[in-house]
Amino acid sequence: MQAQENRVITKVEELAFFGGGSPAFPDKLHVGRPNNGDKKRFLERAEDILERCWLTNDGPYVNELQQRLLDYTGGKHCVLMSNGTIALEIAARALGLKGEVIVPSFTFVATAHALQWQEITPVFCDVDPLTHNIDPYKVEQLITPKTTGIVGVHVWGRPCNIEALTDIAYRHNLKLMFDAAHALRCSHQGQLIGDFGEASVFSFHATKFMHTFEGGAVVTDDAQLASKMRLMKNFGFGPGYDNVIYSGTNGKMSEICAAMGLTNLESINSFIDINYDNYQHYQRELSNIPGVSLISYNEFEKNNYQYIILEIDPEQAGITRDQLVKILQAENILARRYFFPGCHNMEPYRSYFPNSKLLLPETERLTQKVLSLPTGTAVNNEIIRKICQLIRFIVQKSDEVSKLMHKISSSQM
Ligand code: T4K
Repeated sequence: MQAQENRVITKVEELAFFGGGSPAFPDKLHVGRPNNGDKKRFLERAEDILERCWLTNDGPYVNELQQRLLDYTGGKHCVLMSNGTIALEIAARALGLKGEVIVPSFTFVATAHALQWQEITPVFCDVDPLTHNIDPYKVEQLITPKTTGIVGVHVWGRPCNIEALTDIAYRHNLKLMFDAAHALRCSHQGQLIGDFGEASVFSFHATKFMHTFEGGAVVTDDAQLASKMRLMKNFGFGPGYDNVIYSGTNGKMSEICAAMGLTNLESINSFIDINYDNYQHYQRELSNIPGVSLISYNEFEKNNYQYIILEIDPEQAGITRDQLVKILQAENILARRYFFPGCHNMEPYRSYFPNSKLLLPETERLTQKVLSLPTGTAVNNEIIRKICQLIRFIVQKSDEVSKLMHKISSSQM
């Protein structure tokens, strides 16, 4: 993907949004473009699978990936599953969660749906505006006699306040589980993220920096919990034929997905290096733009840098996050408003709890100002430079941009 070579924008009217010319990038730049490892290695593995004629049901590649992943997740046992959402559902069920479970609303909707789907009520908790993670002090205020657990989400791979959550869970006899969908190979106080809580759930969806096409896993130190989940993801089948000993579902990962995972795992260090280089580049190129701040990562811990997250302060930038997203998208930079509008503003939660936003002021603010930019193997320094130049230009000219956008929307009414 190349930026349009000689298109230097000097006037607001030249932006593609205002019909000023062709977009800055000829092809769409997505957030979440998959990083693929060595194609030849993947195809060799695909051939192996066909030769073996063992396509799914705990095949050799699934078992190998399960073992290898532990070096990147932490925890003692890894149970691979068909996707992160099923992994969340199975982990919640295996842990015996019921009644009410406290979760952040500032997360991908799967965190809440995985509970709701099992008729567990997700009780939405506000977040810490600095870390974007669930605020433990507010968790405590939401505990009722019906509460059975807490699901912390390590948003953008940055760890929750694990100590405070562990303490609350212990004092109130609650289960503590983590949605670590963003946090593969991230650490907290030098320990891999899957070493905490009763279980941690990972996602290997195509858009994650290490993918298995679709996939997920639950990691735990508890051998009994792991065996329970192995039964649950395979219809409850025990050893031998026709031996159903548990109520289960189909949450199995197939061999072709595991083959992709093993192949991508061989490139995981290079993916992280690329993400880190991109992150540093964004950091340099976005410095000193009023009202635009790039979230930071703790450099003393392991991170995967798979998300480039900006917060836009409209007072200082002179433009709202949504205006900026519209202009960037017209230039084929498909910036995303994760996690807009917050789970509590999505169905069925919006109808169930129409007043929940009153308890979620930080989440409400955050969902208005956060945006995610493209990174991974699909971008390079030149592309990043171009994206950041555009953002700088838009903020510099925010007065004119806002006026022109306003004029357009008034004329369309
Ligand atoms: N918990 C958390 C905290 C999560 O973030 C997620 C998933 C889960 C749980 C559940 O895990 P999974 O069940 O998904 O394993 C995406 C992903 O679908 C979702 O996996 C992810 N989080 C979430 C943050 O983002 P969308 O709807 O925003 O984007 P999507 O899937 O349409 O893809 C984004 C862009 O990526 C597309 O516009 C184009 C590009 N893309 C996508 C795919 C699938 C490609 O270029 N190639 C592709 O194959 O949800």
